[in-house]
Amino acid sequence: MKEINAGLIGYKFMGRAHSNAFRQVNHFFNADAKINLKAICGRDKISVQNAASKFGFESYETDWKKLIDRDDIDFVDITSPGNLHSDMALYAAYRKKHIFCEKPLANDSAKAFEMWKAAKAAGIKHQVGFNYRFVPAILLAKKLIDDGRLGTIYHFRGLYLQDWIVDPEFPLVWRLDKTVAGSGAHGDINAHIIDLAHYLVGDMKKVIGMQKTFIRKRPIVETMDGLKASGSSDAALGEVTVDDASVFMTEFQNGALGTFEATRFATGRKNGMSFEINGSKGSVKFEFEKMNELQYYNNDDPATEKGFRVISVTEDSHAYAGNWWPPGHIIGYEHTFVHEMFEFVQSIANDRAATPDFEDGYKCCRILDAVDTSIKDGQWINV
Ligand code: SOE
Repeated sequence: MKEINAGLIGYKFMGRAHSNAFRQVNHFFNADAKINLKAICGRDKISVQNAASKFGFESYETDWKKLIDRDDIDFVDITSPGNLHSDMALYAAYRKKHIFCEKPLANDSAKAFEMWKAAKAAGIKHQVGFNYRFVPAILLAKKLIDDGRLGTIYHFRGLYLQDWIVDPEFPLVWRLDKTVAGSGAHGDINAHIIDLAHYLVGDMKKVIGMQKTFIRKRPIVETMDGLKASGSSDAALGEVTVDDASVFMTEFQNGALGTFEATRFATGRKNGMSFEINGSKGSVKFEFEKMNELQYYNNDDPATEKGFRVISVTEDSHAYAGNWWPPGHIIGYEHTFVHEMFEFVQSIANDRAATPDFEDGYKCCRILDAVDTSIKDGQWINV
């Protein structure tokens, strides 16, 4: 069997999720290549050395260029904060290495465009980490829509609700620093529902948005991992330079209307990504925290039986579900990374285009930028 050597940049939250995915692909899927956990890269030698042994990597690097230069690395997986994505991806493309890059593809659409063009010119496989496209229930929603079961689409209503920084004492982490993260809830979580809207409904024609930073100063961070952090209560305060909440409206090219709400101040909501799509023949509703279910309303049901039914998307006939457990045994967040990594490995092993690719990543960044422009100019922006 072919072997594909992975070089992972980053070892915290997404580093853990991606490392786990590398390890599970060949255990649960008949992939056409074996993923080798060849090297993991991070700036702090002790931390990345510990991560290498904990996650099962053969080696580690503290210099990402050195990792990409290695002849025994076939693809690089970028999970750093967004400000480094373009430097890393452009260099990987130059070195003809396949690239998997976390979302958002870049902190602005110009850089995302450059990454897409460089990856395309290099003839490499390039995929962006919109992992929710690989949820079996979302794939079922796509099939219903594409098969015409919802008819003409009128509405996409997307929410991404979190509350991990509602405490004013939560420290100033990198996700709250524009120079590193590029934006706050907008690029971090609106990006996901924008991509799902593109995937399920289609391209957008125009957008107009609004953003808010509710807490403008926070204690300087001392330690952080994922969405947890600690800073001493008497720490100096630093400026929050990104949005805490970002909402916008759109009209799609096909005439449907869209509303998007991404916030880190929805107290009580932890990873509340959901959407509802209404069409002439029916509707679907998905809630990530009930990710094994899809709510479906069929307007052609007999009048006495009409109502949203809850489909348990865990049958062998559902995408990916049969690779895991018997019906009803459900899967979770981490399985979406295994699915996307399986498809990425298959695209490399079989020389076929990866999806969602850097063009999808660029299209998402264009919407993110257009919403920002609409706020600056105070008017609708044609995309
Ligand atoms: C934080 O908002 C975060 O980890 C995002 O960065 C991920 O993309 C999302 O899947 C979960 O929440």
